[in-house]
Amino acid sequence: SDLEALAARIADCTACPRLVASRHAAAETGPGPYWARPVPGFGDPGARVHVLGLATAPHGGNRTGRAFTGNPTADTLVAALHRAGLADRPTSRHAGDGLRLQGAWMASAVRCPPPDHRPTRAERAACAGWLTAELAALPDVAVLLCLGRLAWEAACDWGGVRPRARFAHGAEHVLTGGPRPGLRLLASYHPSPQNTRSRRLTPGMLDAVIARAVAAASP
Ligand code: DU
Ligand code: SF4
Repeated sequence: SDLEALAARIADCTACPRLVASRHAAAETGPGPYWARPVPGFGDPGARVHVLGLATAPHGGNRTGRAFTGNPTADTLVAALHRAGLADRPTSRHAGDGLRLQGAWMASAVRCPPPDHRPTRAERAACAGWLTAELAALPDVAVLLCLGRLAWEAACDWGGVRPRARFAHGAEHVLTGGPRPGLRLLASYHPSPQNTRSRRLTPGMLDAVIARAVAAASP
């Protein structure tokens, strides 16, 4: 399929020298094996909701080779997707676990793990083309649910929103131009252990923002 061919091209990308180094450096710090290549998006080709992170997690996607897989953030997110009926199970542990999404897609704006989770402007610009290409192969996506301020800012920059729309949990902005006019950006706090432990983002808040994404994406 288009998406499979695209995934293979993404996984071969070496456009950002610093991130090629950091994906291998992360692999040296943990018990192997590590994917240590760019991580394509994952989910249902008929997805209406696209969940967007900022960048691949060094020991999550960079280890397992699948977006939002193999770390605590992944389990928080996929448990919520499961409660919403968008995932067939509440966990996302490894690429061979059989997880299937229905109506949802997950990817990061930057597909390699940047040092300190902070990609440069040039790295974000380099990887934006992969988001455009994946969305071109996901014709039913109507809502981009952006996890965290930095994912929101990356989505605004990718979507040509200038000045950027203000980030807040629950903020929305509909793109009027850029690669996908009409696409609705919806912001959530990031489901990181830090945000969930402090209850800055509660399960109820995550359920509510996912429900809003699903409702807004319904035909
Ligand atoms: O072989 P396949 O049914 O095309 O699935 C490929 C891949 O994508 C598999 O890892 C499951 C996932 N997937 C999904 O999560 N949801 C779908 O609706 C279709 C495929
Ligand atoms: Fe390629 Fe994106 Fe990784 Fe840069 S961050 S090397 S553009 S996949």
